[in-house]
Amino acid sequence: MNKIIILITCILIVAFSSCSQRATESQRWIYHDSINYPIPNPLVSENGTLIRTVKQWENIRKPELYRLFEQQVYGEVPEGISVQFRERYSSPDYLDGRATIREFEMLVNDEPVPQMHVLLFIPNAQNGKVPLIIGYNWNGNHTQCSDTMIYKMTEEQILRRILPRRLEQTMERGQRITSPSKTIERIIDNGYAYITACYWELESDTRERPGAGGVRALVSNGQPLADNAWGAIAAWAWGMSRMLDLAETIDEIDSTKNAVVGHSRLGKATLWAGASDERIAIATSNDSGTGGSALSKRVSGETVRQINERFIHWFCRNFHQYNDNEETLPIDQHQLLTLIAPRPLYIASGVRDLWADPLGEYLSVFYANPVYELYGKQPMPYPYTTLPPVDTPQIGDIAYHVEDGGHTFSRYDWEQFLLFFDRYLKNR
Ligand code: GTR
Repeated sequence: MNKIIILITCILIVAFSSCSQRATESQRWIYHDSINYPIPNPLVSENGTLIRTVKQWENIRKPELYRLFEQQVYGEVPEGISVQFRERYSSPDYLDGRATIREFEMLVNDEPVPQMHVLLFIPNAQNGKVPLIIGYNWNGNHTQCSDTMIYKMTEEQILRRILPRRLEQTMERGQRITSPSKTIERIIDNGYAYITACYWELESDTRERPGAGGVRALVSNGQPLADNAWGAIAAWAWGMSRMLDLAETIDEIDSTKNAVVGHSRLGKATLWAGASDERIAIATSNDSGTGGSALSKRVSGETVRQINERFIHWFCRNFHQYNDNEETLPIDQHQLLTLIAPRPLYIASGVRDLWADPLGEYLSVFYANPVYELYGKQPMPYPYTTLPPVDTPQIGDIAYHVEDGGHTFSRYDWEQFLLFFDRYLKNR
């Protein structure tokens, strides 16, 4: 009889402890002196469940947060887009034979004009399949590679995608390079393949003519986009996933070992790509600021209104309701980082890049730590809510550094990212 009572008690205890626990009102928010507004606790669900296990996180909280970011910030990618790749050029002799280059046209929804040109560098000296780094370029593939066969957009094509006033600058910066890019050379010599495309070839980056000459207008047949439809950042993130699709078909690459890299607006895109596509193995962002890794509710540096007014095409229209209204946002950017957990993530800032709010970028990492810990991963180790010392990387499975610089993707940033990739992507 006693044994039966003990058994029933045990069953009741197990049943009770597995029941979801409710959070108190104050547990829903994280309060801290260095933030003007409380920010939402990633580990409390909308209906007040305290998230204590990976299972609860993955079944309840993570999908809920993903949906909020998708519907309120970046916008939803339409279903059923068809994509095909066609090789247009290859050469096995790049960098004195150290790399093979291959360039592909990406065709969307059977439209005959390519929507994006994707350039791939593969190291020739390989010992098995190589890992991959995915990153957009700013001025065209021909600025990444000194081979003159690489595709170069015409002035007319450029004008369909960026502002006339950026044309001159783009043409100037977009001169064909005559010697190979040092960064790409370093990537290749480190044993990585590298895949790149010009982000505004895929989706235009113009304020005045949102959607002009981009994949969003093509897919919607020029129809106006809904308030929750994808903004340009979501389109660029989607393009990174398509580059990964292509890499999956390349024999020399182990596409499961990959990392996305991006600076500033492209750092916003890499974070959303990492959150939306679980195949992305490592995400990084440099100086990604507002709408990237910086907390919006701090209202420091660029505000939600400022970014939405200057770049009306970047986010979905729903995000504009938070202009001067950050406190009503149901999420904040630390929760974007939690959507990438448990995969490795590295956020970098520049200490003088106040427009991107380095402290807000750092605090996002700090407040994303508990989700990495829930998975048993190594958190970012710096234990304070003040910026860590400059040029002193804080490396966990979620990592952070603030460099002694401004709004640039420096050699220092690259070096730290490459060391971080080596930890996870190199066969040892
Ligand atoms: C700035 C913008 C930032 C950042 C940056 C960039 O002007 O305010 O949000 O994205 O541009 O992409 O270079």
